[in-house]
Amino acid sequence: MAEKPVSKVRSGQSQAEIVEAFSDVDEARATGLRQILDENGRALAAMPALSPTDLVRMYEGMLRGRLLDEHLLTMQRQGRIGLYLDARGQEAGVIAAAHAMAADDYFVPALRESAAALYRGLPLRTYLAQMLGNANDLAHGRQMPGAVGSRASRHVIGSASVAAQMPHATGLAWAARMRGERAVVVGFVGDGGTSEDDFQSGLNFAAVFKAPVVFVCQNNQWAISTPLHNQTAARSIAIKGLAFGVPSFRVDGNDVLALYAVIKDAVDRARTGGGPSFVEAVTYRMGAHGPSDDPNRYRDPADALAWQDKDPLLRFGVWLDAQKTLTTEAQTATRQRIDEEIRAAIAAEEAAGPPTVASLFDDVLAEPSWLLDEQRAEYLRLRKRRRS
Ligand SMILES: Cc1ncc(C[n+]2csc(CCOP(=O)(O)OP(=O)(O)O)c2C)c(N)n1
Repeated sequence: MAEKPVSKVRSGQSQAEIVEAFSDVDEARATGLRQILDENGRALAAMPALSPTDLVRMYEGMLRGRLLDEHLLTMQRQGRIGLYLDARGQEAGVIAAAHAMAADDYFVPALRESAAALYRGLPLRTYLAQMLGNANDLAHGRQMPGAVGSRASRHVIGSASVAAQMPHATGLAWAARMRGERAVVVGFVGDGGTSEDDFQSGLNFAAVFKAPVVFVCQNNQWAISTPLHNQTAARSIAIKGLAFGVPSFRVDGNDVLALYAVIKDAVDRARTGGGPSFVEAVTYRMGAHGPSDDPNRYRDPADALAWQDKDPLLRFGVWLDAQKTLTTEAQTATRQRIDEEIRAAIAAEEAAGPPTVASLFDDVLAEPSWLLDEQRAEYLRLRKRRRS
């Protein structure tokens, strides 16, 4: 019996497409640095289409993230919440992506993108209930601290496994396309994550199957104590995307307008069948990796100081003031209003107290089960006996 041909694709066909993907223009986009606002908040290039209302909303979204970080870091130190990883300095990428997305799109965060959930509709009180793991928390405090999620806002609960977001984002995007939805997925990864196998798998599968996904790498220069130069010998992180045949862009990660312009284009391209894109946001982790980390042991303090001048909030604020879209005085009033909002929400959620012990048995199975009912009753009986 004659053997069936395994493929109907002519050999050499895909190679031609790969060669095309490596044009000089593509390479320049993946190794240059796209900016709209310079470090002093001066405009260098054409503005993306954003109304004054959009701009103010984006500024508020970034500021809310910053203020929440400050409160929650203090609360972590005081033992009022568990693990907390902050995003100070990285707010531009988070809010640019959130603003570029439609309500039905999915956000797949890495470790520091919780502010996007708030921006896309998660109420502050619900967010804080999750952070505290209190009685109002839908997950009854069982979720890893700091990993917020929202089904309604399509914000996927963060995975602690570095770069797992890449195949998760690709899978979600591919599934959405198979279901005939118009949804696009935006997935985040850190510079450390780009050395993981999941990074390759996620990018490759998305590229081959043209999944509607946009990957954003927050290149904050450090993966705990590993500096970027020990992470990769590539000319940039974005250039890695070209090897997979994915349009890739290196952008100033502290310039919310440049990030928005690039991510919005990428989201539109994905939605209209153009497949995935990869965006490297060049930024800086202003704080420690996490509560058990002391960056002064491995990082030159002068470096951190130099990056303070590139603060994404400061830069955006200077430009907004110059445009009279949001004056410095209005920015101060906004800060005060949001801070009060946060303080009131924290007080209300702390007052809710921890989940009941009996809730340990809730939601374990979709349907009520006599076995769980028995276990709950037995557990409560033993607790009572130990206490009496
Ligand atoms: C697969 C895996 N390996 C190692 C870790 C431990 N770990 C947690 S965060 C982290 C560094 C991540 O760096 P990066 O991806 O650059 O993200 P950043 O923390 O800078 O936001 C490491 C190694 C992990 N969580 N998962």
